[in-house]
Amino acid sequence: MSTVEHSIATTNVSAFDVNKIRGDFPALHQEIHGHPLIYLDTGATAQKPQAVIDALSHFYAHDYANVHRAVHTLGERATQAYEGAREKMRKFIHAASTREIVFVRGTTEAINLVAQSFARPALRAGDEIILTQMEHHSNIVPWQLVCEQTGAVLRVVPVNDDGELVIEELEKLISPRTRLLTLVHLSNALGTINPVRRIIAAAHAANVPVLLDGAQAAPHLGVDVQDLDCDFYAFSGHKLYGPSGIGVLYAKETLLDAMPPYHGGGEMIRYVSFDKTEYNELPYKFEAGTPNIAGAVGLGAAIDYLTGVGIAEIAAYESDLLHYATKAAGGIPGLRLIGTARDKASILSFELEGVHPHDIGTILDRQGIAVRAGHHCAMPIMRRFGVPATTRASFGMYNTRTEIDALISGIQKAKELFR
Ligand code: 7TS
Repeated sequence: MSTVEHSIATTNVSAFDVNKIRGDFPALHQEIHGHPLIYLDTGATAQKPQAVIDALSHFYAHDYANVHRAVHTLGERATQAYEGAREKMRKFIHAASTREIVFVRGTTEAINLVAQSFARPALRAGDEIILTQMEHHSNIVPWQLVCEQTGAVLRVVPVNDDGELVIEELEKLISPRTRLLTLVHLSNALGTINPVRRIIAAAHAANVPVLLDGAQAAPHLGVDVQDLDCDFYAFSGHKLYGPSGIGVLYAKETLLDAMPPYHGGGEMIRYVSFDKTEYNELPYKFEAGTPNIAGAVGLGAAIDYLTGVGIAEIAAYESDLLHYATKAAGGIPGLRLIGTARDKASILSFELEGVHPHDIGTILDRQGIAVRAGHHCAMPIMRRFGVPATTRASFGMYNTRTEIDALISGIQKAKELFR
């Protein structure tokens, strides 16, 4: 049991002060179509606590300058704030060194970086990359691109009727041609938490490196990259209660060292001439150009906020919400949950007989309830379940049981309207 899992098991959910937390999120306190906003779309992006908004505004008002280049005081302050955020991130995901924390735009860019800088130079025609049927498009399309460029092929791990990976099939797919296994830690479409430790151990036994798409897991489960022993971990700041346009690629230092740069430009070099260019040290080799400085500072503030509340406490509280919602949704005739894995978090995806997800989404919006309706950028898993789309309620640390009650009566209303 990891530290986070252990503390989840021993956390007292009733001690979680959700009203205090709600008070920290200004966007939650507004009316939509005459109803109090009920924000159940944290899976798409999380609302921001005042501490993050204040950190951004303070940084722009007092400390803003470009990083790593100026000798003047503002330049030093900005660099300290930016590098301070990197250290907060290192601690948050338990990486061994800040050299392993590359700031990128988000999960999508992190995965593309690995596809182009790690996989592409190594792949030969006929080599294999394993991924799963439940991936977000951002963990499918970059690999399709690299397959087109190299002649490598994708191998896809199937998913059972509960939305769980068929692990025996995954293990069978690992072959001497496998160059990488890439999979989602917590599925955005189904809510499934994948047994990543077992999967990583199986891959490593065959010398296959593993990339985890942690876009959904980082905010809801907590991450310890050394405990997981993953080779790459990709996630986005905006789902972690931080700003958009900033995210992280974690990678083991030995891997990053051996990889060529992804983008060329300023910052990622030590020396440039027309004959020869020497690249900068890690992680700057992968951070060409002026980075999202304020984004990183805001993300640092989000991490302070999350750690202040406690990631294990958040996980336990959200788990209670999900159980409550799952039970209540189960009582609605004609509602079919898409994703009923034993190990789930934060996501309730469903279809309702006779009502299109977009209609449910619109009807709920008229009651102030924000959910996502669509394929959730995961079309292959929608096809696996024989649905074009689902309605998805996704929970954050600021949601309440009362909000879930409103969701359930909203769904019932939608059903009656379409009867
Ligand atoms: N991987 C997963 C599992 C995701 O949930 C998302 C975003 C991404 C990758 C891409 O992250 P980005 O920040 O680079 O865009 N998921 C969603 C969602 O579920 N609804 O909107 C975005």
